[in-house]
Amino acid sequence: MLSSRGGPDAGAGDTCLVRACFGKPVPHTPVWFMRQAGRSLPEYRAARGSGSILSAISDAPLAAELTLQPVRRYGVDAAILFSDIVVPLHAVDFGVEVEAGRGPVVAQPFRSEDDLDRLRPFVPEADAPYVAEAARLVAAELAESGVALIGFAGAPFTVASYMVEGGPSRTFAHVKRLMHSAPELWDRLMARLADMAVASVRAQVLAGAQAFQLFDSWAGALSPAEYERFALPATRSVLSQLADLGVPSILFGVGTGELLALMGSAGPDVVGVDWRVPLDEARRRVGPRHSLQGNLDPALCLAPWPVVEEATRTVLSAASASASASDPASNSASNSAPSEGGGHVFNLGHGVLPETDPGILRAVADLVHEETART
Ligand code: 1CP
Repeated sequence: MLSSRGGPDAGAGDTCLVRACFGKPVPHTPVWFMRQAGRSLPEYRAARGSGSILSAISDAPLAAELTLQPVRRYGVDAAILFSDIVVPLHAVDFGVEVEAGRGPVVAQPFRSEDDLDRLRPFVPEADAPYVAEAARLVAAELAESGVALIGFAGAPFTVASYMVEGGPSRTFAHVKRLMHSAPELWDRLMARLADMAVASVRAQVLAGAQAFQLFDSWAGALSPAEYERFALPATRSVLSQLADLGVPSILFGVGTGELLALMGSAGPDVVGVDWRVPLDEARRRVGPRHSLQGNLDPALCLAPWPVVEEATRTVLSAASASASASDPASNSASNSAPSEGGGHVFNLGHGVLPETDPGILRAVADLVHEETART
C-alpha cells in the first residue's frame, strides 16, 4: 500500500487529480507525466525483460507493477494504466504488432470497405480481460493513497491513423486520401473505433480507474475544418457515451493549438495542451468551462535542473493566470462538460522522453507540489 498523498478526505473517486479535473478546490496542483512508465526508469527495464510490449501488457501482475513504478519513483498524483492505444485492435486480431523502437505496425492496412469486415466489435471481458485485471490490481494497491488511476484509449482518429497508414506516419497521406475520397466509409470506420474506445474505457473505469484520457496524439495533422468534419464527431460520441460513468475525461493531442476550442467542444472535462501554447493563451482559446492539463516541454527536461525549474515555474504562472481568466461569472460558453472548469493538472506537453533523468521528474513533481500547496 502506498502512503497517503491526498489527505484524509481523499477516498476513492475524490482524489486531488479528480477534483482538479472537475475544477474543484485542491490541496495542491496534481501532477502526472504522460508515458511516465517506461524506458527512462531502470526498474522498468529490469521488470519488463525483452519480450514484446503487448505481451507485457497482457501479463496483468506485470502491467500492474509497471503502472505503479512511476508512482513510487516520482510521487505523482496519478498512475496511468500500463497498456497501449492499439491493445483493443490487437485483441480483435486486426493484425497489429508493436515494433521495438518504431511503434504500432499493421500487416494489412485499412484501405477499403472490405477491411471493415476484419474489424469485429471489441468485447473487453472476452478479448482482453487482462486490462481490467491489471486495473483492479492497481486500484486495490492505490486504495486510500489519494493517488488516482487513469484509464485511457486512443481517440478514433489517432487509432485510425495507424490502421490506415500501417504504422507511424509523418504525412498521414493515406488517412487524408481515405477521409476525403471515401467520407462515408471513413465515418463508418470512425463509428466502429468510437465503440471500441467506449468499451475499452468503460471496462477500465468499472475495474477502478477514476478518470480517463483520450489520446488523440496525431489530431494536430488535421486542419480545423478537417478536424471538425472527420475527427470531432466520433470523439464527441465517445465522450457522451461515457458521461454516465461520472468520472472526469481528458482529451489530449499534439500540435493542436489551432484545434483547442474544437477539442473543448467535444465535451471533455479537461483539455490537454502540448508545450507550444502557453496555458493562459490556451485558456483564451478553450474558454472558461474546462480544466487544462499540461504543458512542460518534455525535451526541456533533458536540460540542467535550473532550466527545468524555471520552465516549471513558467508553466505554473501561466496556469494561475489562466485560472483567474476563467472566472465563472464571465462564462458565456456552452458545452456539455459537467465540471466547474478552471482547474489545472500539471503534466508534460507530450510523453516522457526515454533519455530523461528520473531525478529531474521527481524534482518537477516536488516543485509543483510545494509551489501550489494551499493551506
Ligand atoms: O517496447 C516498448 O517499451 C515500446 C514503447 C512503448 C510503451 C512503453 C509503446 C509502443 N507503448 C508503450 C506503453 C504505452 N503506450 C502507455 C503506457 C505507459 C505510460 O504512459 O506510462 C501509453 C499511455 C501508451 C499510449 C500510446 N501508444 C500513445 C498515446 C501517447 C502518446 O505518446 O502520444 C500512442 C501514440 C501510442 C502508440 C505507440 N505505442 C508505442 C509507441 C512507440 C507508439 C508511438 C509511435 C509513433 O510515434 O507513432
